[in-house]
Amino acid sequence: MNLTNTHALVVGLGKTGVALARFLKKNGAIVTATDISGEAALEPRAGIVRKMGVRLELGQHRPETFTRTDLIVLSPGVPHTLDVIAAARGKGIPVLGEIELAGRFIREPIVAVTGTNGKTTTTTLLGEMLKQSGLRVFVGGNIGTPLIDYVSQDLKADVVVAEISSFQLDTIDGFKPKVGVLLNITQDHLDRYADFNAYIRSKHLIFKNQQENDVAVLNGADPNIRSFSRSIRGRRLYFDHQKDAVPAPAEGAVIGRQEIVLMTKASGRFLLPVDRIRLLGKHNLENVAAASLAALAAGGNFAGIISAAREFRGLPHRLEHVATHNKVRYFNDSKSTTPDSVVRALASFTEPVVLIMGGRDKGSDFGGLKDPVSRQVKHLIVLGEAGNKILSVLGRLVPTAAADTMAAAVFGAAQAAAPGDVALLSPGCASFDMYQNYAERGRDFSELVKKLGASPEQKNQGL
Ligand code: UMA
Repeated sequence: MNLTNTHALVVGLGKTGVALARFLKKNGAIVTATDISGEAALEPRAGIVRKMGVRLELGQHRPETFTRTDLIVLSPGVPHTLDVIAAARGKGIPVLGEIELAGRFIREPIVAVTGTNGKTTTTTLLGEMLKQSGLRVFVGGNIGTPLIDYVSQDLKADVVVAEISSFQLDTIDGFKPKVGVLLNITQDHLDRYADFNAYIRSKHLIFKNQQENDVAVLNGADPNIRSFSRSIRGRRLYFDHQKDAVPAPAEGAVIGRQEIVLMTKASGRFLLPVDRIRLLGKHNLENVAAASLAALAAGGNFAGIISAAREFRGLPHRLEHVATHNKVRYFNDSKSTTPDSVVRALASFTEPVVLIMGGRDKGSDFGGLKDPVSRQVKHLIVLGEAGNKILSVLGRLVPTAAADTMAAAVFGAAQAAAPGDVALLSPGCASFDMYQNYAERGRDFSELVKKLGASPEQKNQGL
């Protein structure tokens, strides 16, 4: 793909937009970047790309800018269904996503991980497994470093590991991972997709261009994956929990009580002891199984896989143990932005849980939480824009309270919890009603929790 003197329009000036502008300029394109936000909201990024010699059109998307260019490249947060984009497509102007563009320039095998929950944990662990197997690895994508940076920076890895979101998959055309991982599909982003089926179809695009010599790592227990998997051309490796009377498959991973059994034709059979894995919860064993199968398929070895699985302590804001006060353990699971991730978090504990939930609703159905909340939650505290919606679904099941601030929620949790309980922030909603992102929300929670153990004066400042 020759970009010299191509008029390229970058849509969205977040992290991806800046990376795209840098790549396109470096390759000789004449670049314009447009963003619906105004200049003030886009600093320092607007200044950075202007210095690169990029023309800026901020505060609006002018239709004529989209139809008077040779190429349009979208950031993942920009819906590919916008009218201005449809009009450009109608005129035959190519519209690519950042992942598609990067994929056209990456020569190394790509291992791509998608799924509603567990993407970042699995991607990070997989990267570690491959590194500890002695390979040079680049880890990027939705995890935070745009994939196009790998190309711009002329990096040389043996394997490129990419976390890929459904938004990124929506705009692929020829993107083909050598190994694709689909962890699970539950309701998410229903504010952007027409319905759940449209979201499921988007997730399956990860396998769209795979051929027989590629590998698909799949959750064998997920009906939204099983029912679509027959059309996958790559070799299918399933991971699943052990079921009585079901013989182990010739290839794949079986998660038992004591060990995860991994089997591939090329590498044979080996066991990963479960008691050596530090991550909490059944869902994390699935992430470990998926990462191990993908690592084997991408050239990793047992020694590297086992040592990375043993050392990995998990990521911040994902069932992260923050502190213990008065024998109550406090966990920050701020990354939980779907009801299903709250279900998974609750399933990781056997203790009674004081649960803090809420934030910005993504069109989610909280009905699936009725059973686990009735069973395990002793007190529910709701927060943020979705608070009333959550209360209307779950409010009659357990004692509840609404909090206006995170400080009030943490204070309420401390009051409601007894020694031996778990106090858990697992919002099941986006953070944008009160915070810049989930990480800021998680930090706020963690700092407030740490103050619970501080002196009364310090407490008064924070709570
Ligand atoms: N914008 C427009 N027009 C629109 C909509 C948005 O111009 O119609 C502009 C916004 O004003 C904003 C810019 O687009 O200035 C933001 O672009 P972006 O949302 O693509 O943000 P980036 O900073 O480029 O981050 C993106 C991913 N964000 C999203 O998919 C929403 C990051 O994933 C990813 O880490 C990064 O690229 C690098 O690949 C974040 C995420 O929340 C973590 N992902 C979702 C998830 O995990 O659930 C999918």
